[in-house]
Amino acid sequence: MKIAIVCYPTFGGSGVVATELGLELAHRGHEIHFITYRQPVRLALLSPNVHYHEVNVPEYPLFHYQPYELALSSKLVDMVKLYKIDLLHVHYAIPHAYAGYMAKQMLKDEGIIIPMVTTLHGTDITLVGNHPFYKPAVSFSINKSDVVTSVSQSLKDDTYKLFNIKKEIHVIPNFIELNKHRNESAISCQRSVMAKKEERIVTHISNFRKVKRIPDIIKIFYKIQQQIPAKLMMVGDGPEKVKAENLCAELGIEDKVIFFGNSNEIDQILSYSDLFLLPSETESFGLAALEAMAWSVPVISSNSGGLPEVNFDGVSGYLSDVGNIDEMAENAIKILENETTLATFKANALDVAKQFDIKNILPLYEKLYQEAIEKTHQPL
Ligand code: GMT
Repeated sequence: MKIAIVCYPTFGGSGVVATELGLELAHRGHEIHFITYRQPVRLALLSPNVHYHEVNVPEYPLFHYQPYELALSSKLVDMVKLYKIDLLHVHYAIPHAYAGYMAKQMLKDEGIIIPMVTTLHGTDITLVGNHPFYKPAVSFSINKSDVVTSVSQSLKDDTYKLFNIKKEIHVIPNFIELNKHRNESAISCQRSVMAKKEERIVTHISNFRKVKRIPDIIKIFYKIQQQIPAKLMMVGDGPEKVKAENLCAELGIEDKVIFFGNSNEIDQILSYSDLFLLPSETESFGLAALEAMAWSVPVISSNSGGLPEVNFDGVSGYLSDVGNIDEMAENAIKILENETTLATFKANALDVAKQFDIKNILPLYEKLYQEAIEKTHQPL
């Protein structure tokens, strides 16, 4: 199949999922065309099956807001015609499903019928999409998609609750690629740069937005390090980062917290981590938690949204109510203070992660693509 993937190219989870999906599809012989405004961060190499087409939005002084959706839908039309693309897969409803629908309509006018799969990722429904300024356009473009998927059952339920959606929503969870190369000597070398042998390594990775409850992470870690020698790795960048740095200074733990900024070394950092913190206000799935679990790192998370579908309470980690810092710290200490308990949680985390192996999840997308293409080309 020839598939155009529209996504955000940044460090956010939806862009990561879209990129990893595209790369694995290409690996399985499909021709993939990424269409977005910058080369996606996880798209290191292009190959005969992997193409990238940049959407340019020329600056024009008359416009207070440059019309990205217009440029994206025009680019989609051009690329579908040029490469004879069979299907559009848009990740994150805003504004991708809307731009995709416009492209479909323009192509229809020229006698080209192309199906569109829309994947809902989370904040496109629960935070941004739900805003009255966007809601009618988001509802419309979801209902006009040929196939709709969501990354968790919780997000599917939220979508039906918040919008008037008449379409079936298929749940296809996020996934990870297991069996990444593990180089033990490189891991122990890197670890020794970050922490002393006796210190536990606690990690958080995100885009440091309010929804991630960054101050909770610092406060949980503050309690952990009072009981157990530990270091905190804060990976990512975003609006809450400076506040977090200030809080560390206020609490006198700045020497125990390392801020990495955006990093392409996520696998390396996770490979020597002992615990992952994700106390988010809302999280449709929690890909970062799954990525940690794939490196045998147990997770302390909130129980909001889709997190209970990924992090199993008392098995791969623990879940608590949003904001229950005391319980999260207690559970973290319970896991970290005992070598045997930590080893059990680490093994469990990996076992749970195995259920989300890309090899099991990818065929679910392929099946929906095939059905969408067949349905689109059926005679009326
Ligand atoms: O919240 C983020 O980290 C970014 C955001 C995005 O859309 O890029 O992530 C959402 O999509 C991810 C991939 O499907 C999910 O794993 C995250 O849970 C979801 N974030 C939220 O719901 C807050």
